[in-house]
Amino acid sequence: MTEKKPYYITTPIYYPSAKLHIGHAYCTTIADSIARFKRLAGYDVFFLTGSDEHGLKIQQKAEEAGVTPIEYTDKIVASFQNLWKKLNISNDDFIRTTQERHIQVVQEIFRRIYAKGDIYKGKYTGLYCTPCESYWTEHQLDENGCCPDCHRPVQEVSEEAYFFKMSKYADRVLKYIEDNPDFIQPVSRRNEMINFIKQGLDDLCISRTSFNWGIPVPTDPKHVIYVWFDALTNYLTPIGFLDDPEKFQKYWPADLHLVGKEIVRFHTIIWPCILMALDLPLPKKVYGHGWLIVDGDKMSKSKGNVVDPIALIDEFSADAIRYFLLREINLGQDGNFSRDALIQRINSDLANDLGNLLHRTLNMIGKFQDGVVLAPQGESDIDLSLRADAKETVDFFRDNMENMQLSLTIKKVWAFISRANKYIDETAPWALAKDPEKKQELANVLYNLVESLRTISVLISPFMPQTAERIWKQLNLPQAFADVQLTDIETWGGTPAGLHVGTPEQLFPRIEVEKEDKEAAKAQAKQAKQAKAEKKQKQAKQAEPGEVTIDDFKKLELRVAKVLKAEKVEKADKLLKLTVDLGTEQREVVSGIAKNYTIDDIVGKNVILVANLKPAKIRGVVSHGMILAAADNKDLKVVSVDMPAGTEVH
Ligand code: ME8
Repeated sequence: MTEKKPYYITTPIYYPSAKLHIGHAYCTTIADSIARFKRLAGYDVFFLTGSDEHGLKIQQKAEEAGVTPIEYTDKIVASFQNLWKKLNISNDDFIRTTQERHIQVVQEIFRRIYAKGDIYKGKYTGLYCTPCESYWTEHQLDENGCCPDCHRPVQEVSEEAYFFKMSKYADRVLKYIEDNPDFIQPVSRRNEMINFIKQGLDDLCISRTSFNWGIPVPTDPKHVIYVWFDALTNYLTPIGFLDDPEKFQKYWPADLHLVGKEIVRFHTIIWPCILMALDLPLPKKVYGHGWLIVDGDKMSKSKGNVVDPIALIDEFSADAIRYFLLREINLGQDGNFSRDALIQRINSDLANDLGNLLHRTLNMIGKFQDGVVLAPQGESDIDLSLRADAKETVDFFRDNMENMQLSLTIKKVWAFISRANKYIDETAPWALAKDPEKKQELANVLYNLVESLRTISVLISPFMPQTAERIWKQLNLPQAFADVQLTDIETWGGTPAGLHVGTPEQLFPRIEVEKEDKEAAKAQAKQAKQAKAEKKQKQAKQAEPGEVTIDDFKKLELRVAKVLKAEKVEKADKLLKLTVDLGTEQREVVSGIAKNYTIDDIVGKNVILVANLKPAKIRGVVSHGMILAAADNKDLKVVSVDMPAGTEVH
């Protein structure tokens, strides 16, 4: 037997600073479905998730709760593990950064990089955001001088600290990203990262002395190691970095780090620098998924719209939640969670389409053939077309799951479920059953339906593992479900003739919308009240006539653009057509500066572009944006700045 190909997939390790919400469940469900698909496709999968337990934020939370940090994290981490169990997450290990095995890895990594000369002691003065555990420079802060990620105040800190020489690796990381187009996905995140590195990387402060909840620097224990340096290395611990070279050799580099979009930067810049300093290969792919928002709004405690996944699983089942999350949201984009949409999907796709197909099929076999699947003989055109559709669906599944197209794949599988339901209507087995001449035709139809359901059971198993197994068991197939591989459905006809199917059991009860409506009305009234209060608040912030609010101003995307090329526009003596570089892309812009600038004057200047202006056609040329200029009746000068192309202006 040939050895299975290894596949190493990770989720982020979550902060135990609060209970996990449906957004965290989204990330872990995606990773789980990919891991399950890979196992089905014959890979030797190692799937890792865990908890990121150090840092000032956790220390402060524990203090507020009047317990030690480890008592605090023990309790919350237990709730994570309970959630993953309820959601049927099939992780192979759960790493806690407070575990001894991990502490040893972090200290060893620190030692090795220090010995190499890439960690040095210096003095850190800077701005720190505790909730995000991130350091910022002044020019990175938002317009209110707060953290650009969470917009909360930052603290100025000044202390002796160890630094990691990230600057040394900036060019190599940039080259790696540019040479490996698959490394960062989706491509929009890749462009953001290229832009970020091009602005230069500072050395990273990787130790703190102002609190002690962290892993001590091995040779200088009054310092604790920066939580992101500690957290990122979690990916090395469980695959034997220190204690099992064979295992490590097998699984490293990771095939996929699946992370939320806001932490792509840590995974594609800091993490590669650490790995390069360790002379280790970089992960093959980092995928930044979008965020789950709730009824169109970002989840937050203060808005009271945080959705608890446990309550949802208890109410609707893990598989219904998994199905909804994976089907409704396109992986790289933000997606909306709404209870109404969830109920609609359960009723139409799960109870109706899938539930009915199973129920009708098993019922008919019970009624017309005493529960026995008979051997098929001969095929009609309709049979052949069903079989061709099944094959196409299996091929689509294999190819698209390889490319992480989860939502598209689910839609395709459901199209096949509808196809199979239509096959029942087209072949009308109840009519065939009345005609003794049509016994074989009936046997063929019922065989094809069981075979379709066998195929469907496997195809839905990465997304809805429990439902897949329930279908398998109701069909009473002899093969152990846990052993099923994708190859088992690549050839039609795996259902053995003579199989005794089970009695149908309901997969998903329909949700009564009337009862739901009352609940929803209550929730809506609460939301309306909240919205009213918010509107009032907003009105208080609204501008006087002639003024714009800061929110209005923020709608403008102003960026530094380098003029690469300029040409005259035909029959327009005031206009120049400029090709500008925005760091991540080039654009054409038409500008009324021809009377004040020659081509040589303007080329090479770094000007300011209104980058999100609706494109407009000017004298037959489409202009993608507008260059800012100061002008009066006599003179005109473009606004130019000495900053790299792509830099945001605010
Ligand atoms: O960032 N929708 O931990 P974390 C989708 N400890 N994903 C969401 C989300 C939402 N509404 N809210 C959060 C950390 N997430 C670090 C990671 S890895 C070495 C260290 C995702 O608990 C978020 O995008 O704050 C991130 O990927 C993950 O949850 C963990 O967030």
